[in-house]
Amino acid sequence: MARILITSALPYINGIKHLGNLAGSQLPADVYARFHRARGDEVMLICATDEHGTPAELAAAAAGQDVRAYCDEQHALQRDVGEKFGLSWDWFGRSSSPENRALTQEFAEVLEDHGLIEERVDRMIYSNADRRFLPDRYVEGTCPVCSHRPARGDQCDNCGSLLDPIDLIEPYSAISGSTDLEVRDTRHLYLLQTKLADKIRAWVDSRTDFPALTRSIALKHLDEGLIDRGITRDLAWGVPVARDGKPRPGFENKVFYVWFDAPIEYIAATQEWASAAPGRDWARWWRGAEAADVRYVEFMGKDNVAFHTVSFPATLIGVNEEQRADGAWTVTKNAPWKLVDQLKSLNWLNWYGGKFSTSGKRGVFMDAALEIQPPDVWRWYLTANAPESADSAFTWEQFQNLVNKDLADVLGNFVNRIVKFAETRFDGAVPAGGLPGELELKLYAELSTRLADLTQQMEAIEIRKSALALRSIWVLGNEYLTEAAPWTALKTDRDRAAVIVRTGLNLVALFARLAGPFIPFTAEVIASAVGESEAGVWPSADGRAELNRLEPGRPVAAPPVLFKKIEDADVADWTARFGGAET
Ligand code: B3M
Ligand code: ZN
Repeated sequence: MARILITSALPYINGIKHLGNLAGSQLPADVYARFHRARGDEVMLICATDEHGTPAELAAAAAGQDVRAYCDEQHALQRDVGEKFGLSWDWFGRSSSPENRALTQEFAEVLEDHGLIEERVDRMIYSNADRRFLPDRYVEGTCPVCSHRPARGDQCDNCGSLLDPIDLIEPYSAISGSTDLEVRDTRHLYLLQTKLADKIRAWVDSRTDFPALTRSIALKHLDEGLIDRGITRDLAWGVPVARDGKPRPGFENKVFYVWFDAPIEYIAATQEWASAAPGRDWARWWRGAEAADVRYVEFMGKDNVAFHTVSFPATLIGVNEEQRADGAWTVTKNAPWKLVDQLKSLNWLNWYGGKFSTSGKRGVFMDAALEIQPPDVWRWYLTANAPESADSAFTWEQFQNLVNKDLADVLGNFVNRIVKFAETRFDGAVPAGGLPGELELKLYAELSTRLADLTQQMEAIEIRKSALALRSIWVLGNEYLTEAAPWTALKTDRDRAAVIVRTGLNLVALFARLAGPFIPFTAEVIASAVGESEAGVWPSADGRAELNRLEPGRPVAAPPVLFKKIEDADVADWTARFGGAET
């Protein structure tokens, strides 16, 4: 039994996320977690809301709410909608938790003790109209790299460049729109990433099994050259800059930068999980020798990769290790904190030709999605179209086509057809009698190959290929049933029909187990149709064994229609409601 720690990028607190966000990190993380649980591995699936920084302050202000109250409300909403989608977190935490505050402050202390943090006077944009500094997203303007406008002060959404607000061309305040801005001096803490650059590169080089997308982004940032990074901001909302429990002089009105504390929340959320019930040990997932056998896998969209291959590792390496006077590095006590073993990064799911946009309200958001279709329908579409090798585009037509074909025709129809047949012709039980024939032997062999392929794709975290492999197994079952035609066999040879129906019912049970990570709600319904108690167990690659599991005599009962077909009228409705091709 392996131990797998899984995190997905922490969704910003500023409102319910769109489907692109779900497809790009949270859903693949959940599918992977469910797969490992089904294999009997011990899994810790962690997520949280990312509650600090300018996105939170700006959204709370726009909602006319106090920022803490806003975060309380939005956290509950995001947790609720995530649960409705079947996201099976072991813990869904909050980066504003006391645990994260303490750990973030502790990490900063250790980094400073290791000579990796220093105070610097910084030049920051100050707004005369707003009478305050404007860090990060409080400034917008034209991207100096690609000329996109508006680009945000921290990052350009168009080209992905990480930006400094003072680099923006023709900047203006995101609060008031004022262009009456000036650059003023202000003190900030800097993390000396330049001192860590060689260590980080060596670590990235050692992660030879990082996928190509992850590696290329990490290397691009390293090749551009690391700079020392400001890790505090002139903001009121966030982790206070304190040392030894006391506010740091000169930093009373400052907090840590959101990107400094957010990844630390992966660990702090596990501490929150441990605080929530007796007997839970977070440290065995994260720290020292007891976590050495844990495999840590992160999921995120490509825009977050630089922060997770460079910035967060810089924090952890800097805490874990200390440079001696002679230049050599030594590992400190209580270290090492676990660094990521595998970083699964995804491209973007686009909305037709363009981007989903939270601020621009383009596309379908998680809550609205569930108003029109059940969670499994979305889960299937979003995994079968996971934006892995490239960006992929959502269209209603493709959604309709995929759902009707894969779920209604191929899976739903198979289950209903064979279980109903067993109900009406074999007294609603798994039939006894008969011996497998040529068709079954052929099926066993082909199934074994496809099971091995599916398992291998799942292990490799190839979400889309896994969904394709799963569908190919459903198709195989359908082809078998059509060819074996139990309804014809029954007229002349009841034993032969019994073999086919028994095989078909075993396929139903197998489909449920394989579908569990992808469409967990439906998988449960399918499993109970054939009285499965081991629904959550991932099958072996032995086709023969997997199709001879259900004991004859076991009662079966057809479920209600599993998937309703999507009609053209639905597509027309939804296009009118949510938009479609570029509006
Ligand atoms: N909240 C950005 C995002 O949602 C950010 C991720 C934090 S991961 C530690 O894309
Ligand atoms: Zn740009």
